[in-house]
Amino acid sequence: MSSAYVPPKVWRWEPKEDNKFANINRPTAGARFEQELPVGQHPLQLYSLATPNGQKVTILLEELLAAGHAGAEYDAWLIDIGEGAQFGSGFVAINPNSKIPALLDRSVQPAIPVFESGAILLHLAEKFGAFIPTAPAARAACLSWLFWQMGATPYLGGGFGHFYAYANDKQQYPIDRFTMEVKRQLDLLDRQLAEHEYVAGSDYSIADTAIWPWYGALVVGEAYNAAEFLEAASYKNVLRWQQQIAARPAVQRGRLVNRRNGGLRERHAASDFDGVWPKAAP
Ligand SMILES: N[C@@H](CCC(=O)N[C@@H](CS)C(=O)NCC(=O)O)C(=O)O
Repeated sequence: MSSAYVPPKVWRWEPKEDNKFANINRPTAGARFEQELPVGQHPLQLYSLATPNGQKVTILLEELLAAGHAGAEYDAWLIDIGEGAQFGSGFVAINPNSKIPALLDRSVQPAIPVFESGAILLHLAEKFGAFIPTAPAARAACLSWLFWQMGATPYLGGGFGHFYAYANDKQQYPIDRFTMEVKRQLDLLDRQLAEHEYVAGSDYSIADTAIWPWYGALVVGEAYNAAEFLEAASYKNVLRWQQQIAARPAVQRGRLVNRRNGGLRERHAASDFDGVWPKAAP
């Protein structure tokens, strides 16, 4: 049955408290207040939070450091999106889209701002020549899956997650629509991972870095508490890959960065993990 809502001729914003993002969502972009960002001593300054999109970048930075790329040393500052910190003028100057993660690459002058997690992964992978294949076919596969994640996941987060987990009013129409799509995405990944050890082939790449924090978390019930609803246990190859990547020490470190609780609020040196991990790692 369709709902009784009839859209007016022109939509008008009516602020209301109908879900957990009600206080921060507005129909306009741009800075809402003046606020400078802190800057640390390392070449890379990251402004982020340990959501799946944020974890992608801290995981890659930890992977780069573990692979011996000392130039990947970074300061990670916590941007509390629940408090609206993404609308401060300093953050908006790096990311006019006001969403974490945002990176300022100060290894060059003038410094390079990068936003959108996929663009940040690509910037870092190309900068260090790591976790992205150079052979044309393998590179194309890696980029295809990286961009697949960027295009596909809004159906998981903004679609399925919003209506299944966050909306106060559970409606069957949007839940059916986005569950169908998310299960199709999981089946796609499952088939790909039946044929390949990693998403884009035989080596760990930024495609895995991008996809794992979302779909890995989903199949073990860490995202939206939906593993049973989605029958996640049936996606056996995704579960195998989830565990394989979860065992990587750099992944375990990266996931701990910029957590409000249970990890590091900020990260400025490898020693910041002392006493925090592996105790706090899953
Ligand atoms: N496509 C963007 C999505 C980033 C995104 O949605 N970030 C969320 C947290 S996971 C955010 O900052 N939300 C705050 C807001 O929408 O105001 C990316 O991959 O970087």
